[in-house]
Amino acid sequence: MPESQRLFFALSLPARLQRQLVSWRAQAFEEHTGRPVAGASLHMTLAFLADVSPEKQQALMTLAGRIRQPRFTLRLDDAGHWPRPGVVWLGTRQPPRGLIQLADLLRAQAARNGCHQSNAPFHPHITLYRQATRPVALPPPGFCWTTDVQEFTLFASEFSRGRTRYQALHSWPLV
Ligand code: 2AM
Repeated sequence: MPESQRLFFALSLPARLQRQLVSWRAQAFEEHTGRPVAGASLHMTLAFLADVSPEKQQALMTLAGRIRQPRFTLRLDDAGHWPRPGVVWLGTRQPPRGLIQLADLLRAQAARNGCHQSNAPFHPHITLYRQATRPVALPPPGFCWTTDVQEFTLFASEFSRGRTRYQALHSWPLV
């Protein structure tokens, strides 16, 4: 019988931007800030679904395929540290309306299909470091990366041999 998978909807980043962020991160943050997330794994989660059965996955994919939302430009110009989960993140000072609408829609569809959604407000971010539990020196404001977002993706999170890997299962275009 096929098994449940740990799933989430997210924005992937172009490979070039992933590489740029990895090299910026190395000079913008101190060594030992935390465990850096691999460049190919950098992403912005829109809706976290947790463990999803194959039937529910199919239903959520059908709904995702009906979404007609506009493309938008994302400006990555903010950074922060959440000490409790040990996350250092890159985010945006002004989330574009298209980003919020897309995340709201995916989160609402997930909730209606029994995927518990946190009550905490959506804080769009790209996790740069994990296990960052000690105080972190953040880079001064002034940095800004931009990317044109043209699609969103369903990812599976797989844990094996001590590592988490994200596998892109399917992407849908924004219009
Ligand atoms: P994080 O980077 O802030 O930890 C895969 O684990 C993705 O889903 C990550 O982007 C992670 O966010 C997010 N995620 C994991 N657990 C979550 C939860 N309970 N609520 C919201 N997002 C979660």
